[in-house]
Amino acid sequence: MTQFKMTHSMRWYGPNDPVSLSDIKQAGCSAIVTALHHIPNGSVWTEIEIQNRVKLAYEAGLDWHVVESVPVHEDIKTQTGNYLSYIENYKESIINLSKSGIKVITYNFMPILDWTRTDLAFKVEDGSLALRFDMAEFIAFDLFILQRENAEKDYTEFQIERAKNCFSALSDDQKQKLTRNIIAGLPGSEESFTVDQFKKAIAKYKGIDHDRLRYNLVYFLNEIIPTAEKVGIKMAIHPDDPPYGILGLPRIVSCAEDVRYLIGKVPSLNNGLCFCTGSYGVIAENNLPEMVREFKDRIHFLHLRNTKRNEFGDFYEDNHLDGDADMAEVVLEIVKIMQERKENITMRPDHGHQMLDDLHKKTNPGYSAIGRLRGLAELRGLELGVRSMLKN
Ligand code: DNO
Repeated sequence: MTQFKMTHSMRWYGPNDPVSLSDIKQAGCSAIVTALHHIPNGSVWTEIEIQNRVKLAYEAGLDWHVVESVPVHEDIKTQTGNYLSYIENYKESIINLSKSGIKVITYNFMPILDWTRTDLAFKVEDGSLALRFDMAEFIAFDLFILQRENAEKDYTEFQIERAKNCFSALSDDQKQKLTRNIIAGLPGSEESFTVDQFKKAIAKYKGIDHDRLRYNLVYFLNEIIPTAEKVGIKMAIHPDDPPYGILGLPRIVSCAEDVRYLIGKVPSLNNGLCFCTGSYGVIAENNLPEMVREFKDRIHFLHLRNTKRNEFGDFYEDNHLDGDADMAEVVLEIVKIMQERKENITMRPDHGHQMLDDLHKKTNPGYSAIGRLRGLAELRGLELGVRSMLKN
């Protein structure tokens, strides 16, 4: 049996999470991944607040070494307003977190929205509910609900036709639901908008193209990575989800080439990745096992999840071992790189289907207990098999 293994964790949204720390412990986790969601985006995470969270975890017999996420304020992404002081606050949060034993900080640099789905209750064959992204519905939202200026220029005629057909088949309720799903904020995204607020947020990105957003991210990294190095914190950027441009906004962390660029600009190993197989996996060209090998020194945190995509750009979240990603190959590479690096890497089963008893409960989309328990159980079994196979 190989020596180094994944640290099994689940995301916990704090004391209001319907899934308790005891549930997470019983699911077979030794750690949680969490954030101080009550602290407004941009403010400093104080030592006392961090300590309180550590205490809750430890009392439940769980470690807390990975933060997901310390959000990056929109002013930093757009380099407007108070971005300089928000960057100073970010550094202070990094320092404070390091004092409580945090090792990894996850963040993302997606404009305005964090992860995006159109359907939060897509019924799959076995009767459980999955999260789904439907391109025609999304484009319909953009063109006919948001009515973004010049949006039609971003799409092909074929896409616009599909969006029209899709929109005309939606009831008013369905239109409202679609709007809510997209802009009201999925768990962990920290931001929630009305249509008007959302239009204003998009307007802030006028003039910020792909190159400019990259520049802003590199600027941010050059500022914070020296602090992270000094206090021994690894930064882990989460990829774009979905990993392609939406709403005319630039996307800069979607494929291997994007990662190479970031590493080239900021080579420190503290500038690393949250390797999310669900997000990268939506793009067929992203060869996940190869990416694990290529970026082996900078994968500081793992989201293991699987998706099933089609030619239109739609995808839904499949069971963790099914879908388009070859999870066995991915886990094999992960186990190998952990032995090479001589360290464990924290993973969490990313999302899970709403199933069994959870179908009758109010749950955080993607973060119900039983679906994640199933995903974790399957992934742990897969890992154990791979580790045993690689014993010498
Ligand atoms: C969704 C999550 C994301 C992730 C952030 C990281 O389920 O994977 O919300 O936490 O993008 O900053």
